[in-house]
Amino acid sequence: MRPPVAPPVAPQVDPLVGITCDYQGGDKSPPEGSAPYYFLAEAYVQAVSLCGGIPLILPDIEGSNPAAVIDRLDALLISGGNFDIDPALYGETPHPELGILKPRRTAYELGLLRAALAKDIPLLAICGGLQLLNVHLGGSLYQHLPAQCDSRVQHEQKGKEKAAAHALSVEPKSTLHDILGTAEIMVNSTHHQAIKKLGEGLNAVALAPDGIIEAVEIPAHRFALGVQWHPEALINNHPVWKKVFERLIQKAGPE
Ligand SMILES: [Mn+2]
Repeated sequence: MRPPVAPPVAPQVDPLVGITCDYQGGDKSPPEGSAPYYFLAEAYVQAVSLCGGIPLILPDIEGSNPAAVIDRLDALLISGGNFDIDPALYGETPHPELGILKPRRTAYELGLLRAALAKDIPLLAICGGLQLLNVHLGGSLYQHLPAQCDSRVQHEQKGKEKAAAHALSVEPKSTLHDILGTAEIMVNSTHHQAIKKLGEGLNAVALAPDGIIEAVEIPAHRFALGVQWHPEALINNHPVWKKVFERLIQKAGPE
């Protein structure tokens, strides 16, 4: 008699999490005269790796096909950066305090967002990523909060990013609340823009004390969360923020 054959066990494969990055051209932007290069804060990569994902940095390449990239990924993380989104994308003319634009990066990230939402792979959009998600869904932005919003909240904190700077109230019925297990928490804050008109299909799930929207979710999707702060920079001092990345990666794995 042959021994019974054990059913095949699917190998455990860590989810592949694509992370968008920044680009510095060999043009007038500083450092002047240097060769062009891509770059990304290490904290994003560490957070994904620490929480069980394989991080993969996604360079914006002129003329590339974002949908082909999304086809290979299990989850997408749109990172932040020191630049703004072209207000023409939400039908406004530039405010005098509008920062620099990165049209090639924005176009690439919009393509990735569109494909990720169409395929319904888990999405985490951080800082500028949240703003782009909002614009992609028909929303608009405050182009320069200090001039456009009467607030005492420091959304451009003076201290280091790894320290929390302002309070946040979290909607009790949201996924974010389910992840964190609390309705009140402190976050860091390094943004001069913010959501003005909320995009279609988005739920605002966290507010700063001045009413600025700091987190959004798309309830119709498997997992689509946008946060205005930088959880990846808080993990070392406040391990609770690991839970955001753990949820992203859990949702990216087999159901
Ligand atoms: Mn803030």
